[in-house]
This record gives sequence, C-alpha cells and structure tokens, in this order.
Amino acid sequence: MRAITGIFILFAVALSVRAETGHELWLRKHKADPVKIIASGDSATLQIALHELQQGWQGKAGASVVLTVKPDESIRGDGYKLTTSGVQAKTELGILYGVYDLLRRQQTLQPIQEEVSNPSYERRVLNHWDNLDGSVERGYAGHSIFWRSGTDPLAVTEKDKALWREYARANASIGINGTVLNNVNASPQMLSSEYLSRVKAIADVMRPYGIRVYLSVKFSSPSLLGGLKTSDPLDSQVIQWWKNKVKEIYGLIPDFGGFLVKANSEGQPGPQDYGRTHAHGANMMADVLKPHGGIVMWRAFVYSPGDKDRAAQAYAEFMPLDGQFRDNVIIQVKNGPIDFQPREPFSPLFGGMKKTSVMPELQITQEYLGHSIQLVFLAPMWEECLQSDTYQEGPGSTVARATDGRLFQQKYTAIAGVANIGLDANWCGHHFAQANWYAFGRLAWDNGLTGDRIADEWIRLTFSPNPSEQPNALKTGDWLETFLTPVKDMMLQSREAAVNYMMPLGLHHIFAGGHHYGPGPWYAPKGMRPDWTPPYYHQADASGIGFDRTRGGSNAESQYHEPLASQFNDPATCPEIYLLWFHHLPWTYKMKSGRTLWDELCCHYEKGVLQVRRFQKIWDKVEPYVDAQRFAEVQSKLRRHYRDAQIWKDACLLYFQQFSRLPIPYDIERPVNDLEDLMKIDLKWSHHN
Ligand code: BDP
Repeated sequence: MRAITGIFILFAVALSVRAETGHELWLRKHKADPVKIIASGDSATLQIALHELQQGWQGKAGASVVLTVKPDESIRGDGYKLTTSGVQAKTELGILYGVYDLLRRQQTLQPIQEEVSNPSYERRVLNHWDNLDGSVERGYAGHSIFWRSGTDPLAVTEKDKALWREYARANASIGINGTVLNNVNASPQMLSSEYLSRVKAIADVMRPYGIRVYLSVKFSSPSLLGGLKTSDPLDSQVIQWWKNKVKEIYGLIPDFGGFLVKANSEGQPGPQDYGRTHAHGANMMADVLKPHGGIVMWRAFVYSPGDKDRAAQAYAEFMPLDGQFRDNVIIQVKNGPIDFQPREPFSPLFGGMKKTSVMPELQITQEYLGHSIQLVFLAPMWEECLQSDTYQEGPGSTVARATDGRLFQQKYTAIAGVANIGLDANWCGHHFAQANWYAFGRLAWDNGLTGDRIADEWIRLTFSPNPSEQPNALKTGDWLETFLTPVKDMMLQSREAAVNYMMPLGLHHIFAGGHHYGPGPWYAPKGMRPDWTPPYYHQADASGIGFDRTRGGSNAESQYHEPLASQFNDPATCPEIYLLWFHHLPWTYKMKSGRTLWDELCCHYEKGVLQVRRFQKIWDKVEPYVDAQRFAEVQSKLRRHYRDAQIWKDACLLYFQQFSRLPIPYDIERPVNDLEDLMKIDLKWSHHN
C-alpha cells in the first residue's frame, strides 16, 4: 500500500510539471497578477517595460508601479534606482533594466528595497563568432541566429525577427547592451552593402531593447572588398575607403557601436603587413569612427611561432604601445595570457596597460570546457579572474577595478563574452550552458557578484516550480533544500571538476588538435607549429613536467607586478593551482599535501572524475522537480560527461606515466581504457563534436 501511495505522489508531481524545451531561458512565463503602471512617455523601450510588468508581475495584486525618468546623482549611465513606489532612472533603458530587476526579485523572493544599481561596465557586449554561411566558429548549439546559407540567405523573414526579438529581450533582461554579429575571423563580405542591409534589419529589432550592433571587420577589406591596391592604414585612399564605408553604415544604423578587430593574429591580416603597428591600425579606424560616436575594440590575442613563450607575447607586443591609442580604442584582452584554458592566471596586460582602455574578453562558449556536452558553470572562473589582484596600484588593484574605470581613467569601459548561442531550441545546446550566458550578463552589470549568487538566481528563475501550480514551493524550504542546494552545489563545483579531470595544477592546452574537446597530450603531427601542439605546453619528460616561466626559463612571470612576480617565480610560494604553468618540476617534487607531484596529479584526475559521478547522482535525485524533457536531456549529457571525464583521466595519467615511470597510487581507481586505444580515438572525438 505504501509503495502504491509513493508512486501515486510521484506521478502527481510529475504531472504538475509541464514539458519545457528550455527556449524560455530564465524568462519562463508565470501567471501574473494585475498591476497599475504610471509612466510618462510611450517610447518603444518604455512600452517593453510596461508589457514586461503586465506579463510578469508577482507582487501585490492591483499595486501601482511608478516609472520615472529623471536625473539623480546616484544613478550612472543606464543604471536605476528601485524605490518603494517603482523604478527611477536617467534613461528609458535604465527603467527597463530596473523593471527586469524588480521582476527578478519578485520571482526569486529577494527583498525589494530602495536600492541603486549601476553598471560596472558601460559596454556589455556579446561577441558572436558567427560566419556568414551560418556556421559558428566554436559554436555547439546549432547554426547562427543571424546568418544562413542556401537560397536567398539575406531575406529577412518574420520568423527571423521574432527570434532576434527574443534574443534581444533575453539580453536586455540581464543588462547586455551590445552584440557583435560576426566572427572575429571576419569575412570582407560583412561590409558589403547587401550584408549591411541585413545588419540594419537586426539593429532595428535590437534598438528598443537597448542593444547596439557592432561588426568584426577584416583589416584588408579595402583591398579585398574595395579593390584597392593596399590596405595600409596610413594610405589616404584606404582611409577614404573606411570613411565612406563607415558613413554608409551610420546612414543605415545611426547608433552603430563600432568595430571589433582581430589583426595580425592567427594568420589574419593587420597593420604589420604594411610595416605599421597595432596603434597605427587601431587609431586609423578610431579616427574614422569618432565623428559618429563609434569605438574600436582591438584584440590583443596575438602570438606567432618562434622562440618566445606564447604566454608572454601579447604583453611584449602591446605594452610598448601603451599610451599611443586614441580614447575610443579599447584593447580587448582574453582573461588569461594564452587562450581561454580551463585555468590560467590573469593576463598581465590587466593593470599593466595604464594609459590605454582595456576590456576583458571572456569565452561563454565552452571551447575548452566541454563544448555543449559537459556541465560546466563558468561564473566561478570569471569571478576568479575579475577578483585577481594585479597589485599594479597597490594591494586591491583587482582585474575588475583595473578595467571598469575605478583604477584608471577610461573614456569607455567594456567587457565582452564570446557567445554560446545558436538555433538549438534551448539556444545553448546544454540547458546548463544557459547559466553561462546569464552569468556573463550579470557579471558585466556587476563585476562584484559571486558565482554563488548568480547560480542561486539562475536556478530559481530557470527551474522553480510554477507558482500557479505549486504556490508555496519557494517558501516552504523543501524545494530549496532538495533541489536548489544540491543543484547549486553541483554548478559551483563543476568548473573545478573540469580542471581536475582535464588540466590540474596549472597544466594547459593539452587538447587533441582542432576540436579542443578530448585529451591529446601526445598530439604533435610532424611539421606542425610547436605552439599548436600540447608537448609545447606540458613539457613532460623523464625529469618532470610543466612550463618553466621563471627567471631561469621564459621569464613570463616578470610581466606581473610584485609581489606576484616573485611569488610565481618560486615553486614554494607559487599557488599550486598555477604550479605547472610557471614551473617545470620533478615528478617526485614534494607538494604541500606531502604527496609527490605525480601522486598529486593522480589524485586530481581521480577527484574530477568522481565529482562528475556525483553530479549524476545529484541530478537523478532531483527528477521529481524537473519537467521530463529537460530532466532527460541533462541526464543524458551527464552520462557522456562522465564517460569523457574518465577518458581524460585515463589518457593523461597513462600518457604522463610513460615519463614519470611511477605507479598510480593504489587507492586510486585504475584506468579502464588503454592508452593505445585512446590515442586512436582522436578522429572519433572530432566526429562527435
Ligand atoms: C581560439 C579559437 C579560434 C579563435 C581564436 C580567437 O580556437 O577559433 O579564432 O581563439 O580568439 O581560442 O581569435
């Protein structure tokens, strides 16, 4: 009898959870109570704010909300103030942001009190690596929402516009106010008049939501698209070509944001092809954009093969140019000195460049963190970077403060995130990857937020039971204890888990070539650039493992301000999370735990796999609280996640063991795959991804 009742209850709970595809993101529809709105003005942006309140009001039924646009000393930019009667802001966009905050607080049961909220960065921008044929570089969620191939690829349909509107709304709801529509490896066609007409259509949809569009441009566009003999930034015809092009763009899109440029990087053309510097190139574009109010986001992701340590190259190339850039140029710097690895120390350009605006570039798409297969919540990684102390202006000179205008004068402040969005029904490929989009927006708005707080909010918004179906779920504590707490715990551990089973203790870039998903510490095809092969990074040999970036090695540590440089330089004081980033150490090196380096590595790989194993249990246990579709999809992804974590562990331990010649400690689970087989599945990995 008891069993039957149990089944019945489960069934009843399951019935009350409606099927969801995940398309609604963190903006799921809930039954709203009536609300009276008092607002002056009826601009498109205010209309959206009104509509959102009517659709989503969860406060007192029949309450009045006053939306007031008026200056206030405490409000900056598109910031806002929540008051007891409603929302006050300097701009209508500020009102919209305030309304989203109000609704979010209602839905997550956070207190609503008088409070000012100002954005940390003025420009909060997604970077889409979308190609004009609809493919997405490092995209794992289907094709581009902006571009497609096939017949009549440039036709703008109602369906396109509806999707772009949903996208704009989702972004506005978390404070994102800009989007770069195409890949940094840009096609010159992007600037052709045909494509610009589609950009205009996109911009028209985005505008009421406060989202400006930007474009990635190819530096050699004047030659490739304009037919000029050169694209030399100091050539008058080239400058005139850019002037005309920019005028054409602003004629179509008066609030166009500006350009994003990847130049002299990974084979892309740039000013150095004409004997000019990055400053010459960036400033030429900045001068052309300035009269229209546009900016240039110029990327510092540069490195070339040769003797110089890749990790030290961007700093070496850009530091001498500090102070030479126009005030509407922002140097876009990846969080770490190499390339969006599972863990890197922060780039020394943060805080290093003091006379130039610098903006962090984060990668939301999980190129190096499990694509859309693995559940990896990235906010803790970004928090780690933003809160890192650069010491450039004394203790407390965090990356956050060095980039948001608090430490240095910057005319513009900005932050970028490489988007993980595609045509998949749930936008991001993995339901939990939506949390990374969400987290980027929230951190761009407030770079002091913690991963914990963001995960908490996101889970409540994305998975909370519908109040009309289970009115007290959020209040009774049961849902909080049995769903929110374990799921949040899983999210907060997930990035460290990935570091553990992929690249613990400062290891980096040991992926199989090309797809960057599976392990490939052995990957070094004959004739390939050494800096594109993992042995360049791990340096494993009989004497030990790790990249020597100390004073006796590449000396990259010297790019950090004291006391960091000395701290990193000495293995005894170097944080162990960065140990093999800065040091090549013997396999028997004694770690703080008392274990040898080899044993410690084994423990980390083991731990990572066990963590994912635990995530599976956590998820299975919350089944009664999740709609069937999202539950099953996440469950299936976690199975693959676990299998692949196991492969990472086996591949790395068996491969490195060839050099260490030491046994895997006997309290550690034995590998279950053979190295020989793992080294052959490379193709299969790429096929899968
Ligand atoms: C690397 C990606 C490559 C990008 C490059 C970039 O593998 O696809 O084009 O970064 O940021 O991580 O330019």
